[in-house]
Amino acid sequence: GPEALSDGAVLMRGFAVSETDALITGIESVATQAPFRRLMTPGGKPMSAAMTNCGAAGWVSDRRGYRYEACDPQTGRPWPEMSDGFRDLAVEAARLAGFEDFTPDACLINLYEPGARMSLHQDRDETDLSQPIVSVSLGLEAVFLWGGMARTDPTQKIILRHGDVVVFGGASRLRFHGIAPLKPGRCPGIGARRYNLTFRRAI
Ligand code: MD3
Ligand code: FE
Repeated sequence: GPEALSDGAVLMRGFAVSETDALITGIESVATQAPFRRLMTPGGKPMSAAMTNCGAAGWVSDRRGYRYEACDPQTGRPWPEMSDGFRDLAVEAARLAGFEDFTPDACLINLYEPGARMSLHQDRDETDLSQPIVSVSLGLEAVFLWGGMARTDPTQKIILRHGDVVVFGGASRLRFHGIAPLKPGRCPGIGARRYNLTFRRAI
């Protein structure tokens, strides 16, 4: 069953396993409309994970900073819709973790290939920090780095596998976190990659 990682953070091993084929199909559909791309950090370096979004708002980064935008800057079109299947999974996971009123409007989709990583950061570009973030992992496993409230706090390593869901809210909402460089490997049906969906209330 659900496992508390810290105050407000709940790990649900395999919660999305029965939905993984539908999720992969949904990701492929989003990516045909809003292709994966490596965003630039405000410092001008390309991120190692590629990203796209679905939902009313999408997370973007460029020389001007980090923010949410209603349209994909690459296509000029609104981000693809967040399907009911995506939304329902996230809302149900949040509810089971104790967050009854989660109303996600953004789903950031990260694509990692072997060697790709995400350095320690906080997610603080959202308006309402009382709403949690729901993370769904698919494909190759990753070493998730789970830090504290300060960048220099020690980190715990937690393996996230295909179908795992984590809800991050409450006192854990602003904790530092990251992903260690993805190890090589391959996953049936997905190949040498990992997807991570994060459902957010952005606006
Ligand atoms: C803890 N993604 O997209 S998911 C991100 O696996 C991000 O792609 C990682 O960090 C990934 O921002 C980690 C786990 C996660 C996501 C959001 C969080 C942990 C979080 C927000 C607050 C606290
Ligand atoms: Fe994050």
